[in-house]
This record gives sequence, C-alpha cells and structure tokens, in this order.
Amino acid sequence: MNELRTPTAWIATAWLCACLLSACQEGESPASDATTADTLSSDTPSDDTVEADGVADTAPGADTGEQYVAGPSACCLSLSEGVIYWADEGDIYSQAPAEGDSPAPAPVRLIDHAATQTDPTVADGVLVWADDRDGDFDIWMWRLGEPLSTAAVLVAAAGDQRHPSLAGDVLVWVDRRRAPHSPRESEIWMLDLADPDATPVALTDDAVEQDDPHTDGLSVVWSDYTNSADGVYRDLTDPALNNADIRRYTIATGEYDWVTTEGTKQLRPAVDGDTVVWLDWRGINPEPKYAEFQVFAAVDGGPEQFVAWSGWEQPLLWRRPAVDAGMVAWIGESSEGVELPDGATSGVFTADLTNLSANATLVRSIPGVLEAVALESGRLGILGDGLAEVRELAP
Ligand SMILES: [Ca+2]
Ligand SMILES: [Ca+2]
Repeated sequence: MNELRTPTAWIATAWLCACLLSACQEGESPASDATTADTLSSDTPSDDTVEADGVADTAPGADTGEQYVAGPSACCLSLSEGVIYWADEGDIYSQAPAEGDSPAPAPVRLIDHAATQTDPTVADGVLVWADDRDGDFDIWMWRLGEPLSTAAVLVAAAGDQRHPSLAGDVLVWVDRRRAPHSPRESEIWMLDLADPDATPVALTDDAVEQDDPHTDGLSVVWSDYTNSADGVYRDLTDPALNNADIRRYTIATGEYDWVTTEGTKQLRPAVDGDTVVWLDWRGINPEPKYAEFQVFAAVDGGPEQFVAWSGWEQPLLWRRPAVDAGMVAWIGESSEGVELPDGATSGVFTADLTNLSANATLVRSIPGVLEAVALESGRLGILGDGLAEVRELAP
C-alpha cells in the first residue's frame, strides 16, 4: 500500500509502533506447515464469545456485538453471510457467529501454511487470498466446504498479485506482473469466476500507479495516479503533486469514468451500486502533515459530498471506508460533534448517506488501533488490536 512507504511519519507511541511493525507485513513467521484447516489449539479461547485483552467497551452499545479474539496483528477483514474472515501472522482465519443460545464456535485457521497468506476476500462461499508460497504473491482460491486439497492458485504471474476484492463472480486485484514490478507497474486486473474459460483481463495498462481496487460485482473502483505529476505516490509532498483520483470501470458497458478528479489526493474507494465512498484530502494543507483526513461520497451517481472529517496522524491507519445499502462506515479518531471516550484511540463511525447533515454515529471504540471495517446487509464487521467483532446495526 502506498502508505507503507512513509517511514518518516512513524513517530507515534510504543503501542502504535508495535502495531505498525506487526501489521500484515510480508514474510511473517509461519504458524506451522500444516495444510489442513483445523480449529485453533486450546491456547486460544474457544468458548463463548470472548473479549480480547486490552479491549474495553468504551463506545455506546459496545456490548451488543459478537466479540471474538483475533491475533494482535490481525488485518485484512472480509465479512460474508455473517462470518468474519481475517489474516494474522501469515495465515487466514474465520469466525462464524453464535447460533441461538449456543456459544460461538472457535475461530478456525482456514489456510495454514509456512508462507504468507493474506488479503482474504469472500463471496458466495468462495475464499480468495494472496499467497507467496511460490516465491512472490499470487492469487489463490478455495471453495469453502470442499476439501482443502482443492485450494489452488488462480492467478500466477511474475511480480506480485495482491489485494483481491471479490463480489459475486467478479474478482479484481492489483497486479505487478510487468517488469520491473514497481508501483508504476501496479495495474488493476479482473477475472470472471463464473466462466471457467475466462482469462484475466487488465483493466489498466499504463505507466502510472493504480491501487486499492474494490468491486461490488457491477463495477470496479480504484485509486489512480493518471492525473498526478509523477504518476505514482510520493511521500511527503505537496498534495497538488500527489494527485490520486478515483476511477471506475462499469462491467456491463465496459466504460470507464472518473468518480473524482479533484486536484488533491483521494484514496481507498469502496463501491455499492451507484454509490462510491473514499478517503479525501481536499482542503487539507499543508502536507506533509498526516493529521487529518476526510470521508467523501458520491451517492446514487450524484455529486461528490463531504461525509466526515477525522484527525489521524498515521497514514498506515487510513483505512478503506465501507459502504452498503446507503450506510457508510469508517475508522477514525473523531468526527464533527462526536469525540471518542477517554482512553479510546480509534473508533468506528457510521453515517446515513441519505441524511448527511446528521452527525456521525460512534459505533465502537477501543484503546488501540482498529484495522478494518466492513458492512454487509445490516451487519458491521470490525477488526483490530486483537478484536474481531460482528454486530447487527439498528435498522
Ligand atoms: Ca506472482
Ligand atoms: Ca485527486
């Protein structure tokens, strides 16, 4: 990700440094060489829903979600049919919800291999992830419920294939197959899983950087440096020279359009139908500062709208917002009219995209760093600092 190239901004406290050092980096130590999915050993809490050490219920309604233990460096959240998936220390885990009065089942280590597996994305019972067991990152796939021996590489090419996003049968990812495999060779690729004869298609092929792809199965959005002076992300530079924009590809028509070409930096888009949300630095000066970001949205194909502002000094913590059915969720440390409780250092906020004049709602906060947020059919998934959580949002 872009912000991994911002070491000079890593000037935070010890817990934050520890998080950064552990946050889903490549080459992590393997858990084991086992190749079968099995439940975690007894050193991991496997009874009832549990609360991770250091996770405090500091937010309104914090006791209403199903809370599970994830590793302290867990990242890369996916939420599908109420099941939460994540990566931790090079393996991929899932946690199913409790049913009825029964306690929640134990989290399951789905993909357990000495190499690094990360970036899980799940749709319709298909798990896709990035896996470097063959020397660099490739895209792998497993139909959940089938024998693990059927897990196999789906897209293998030179350089890294990473950051997959799956919705329905549409899979997109960042592909650096073209030498020398640098950010300038980061392109957005797509594969139709419904067609066994389909081959991967490059949606972009140019000399500038593209990142952060996301699909809802109908269109694909990503951050694009076509209109940026250098064509790639630059650390610590003037925002006008670091001009990422948000671009979209509509699958049914094959058409491309720009969701925004505002002259400063926009990153990490998410799409749901005709609605796109993203992080935005317009009007925030001067960089390098990394002290603020905004959430913007284009709702139902309408104009770009301000959703929320947050202070946050760590570029690594600019997380992709989530959008589903007119609701946006994001991670921040404050929002207009809403502050975190004492002791909390990150929170999940939501807003109704049909009523953006209302204050955001603080859903959850912790005295640590939240890594990811997801929305699915009225459910909110949260991951970070040892916590995995799924909660039903109020209708
Ligand atoms: Ca590769
Ligand atoms: Ca821009």
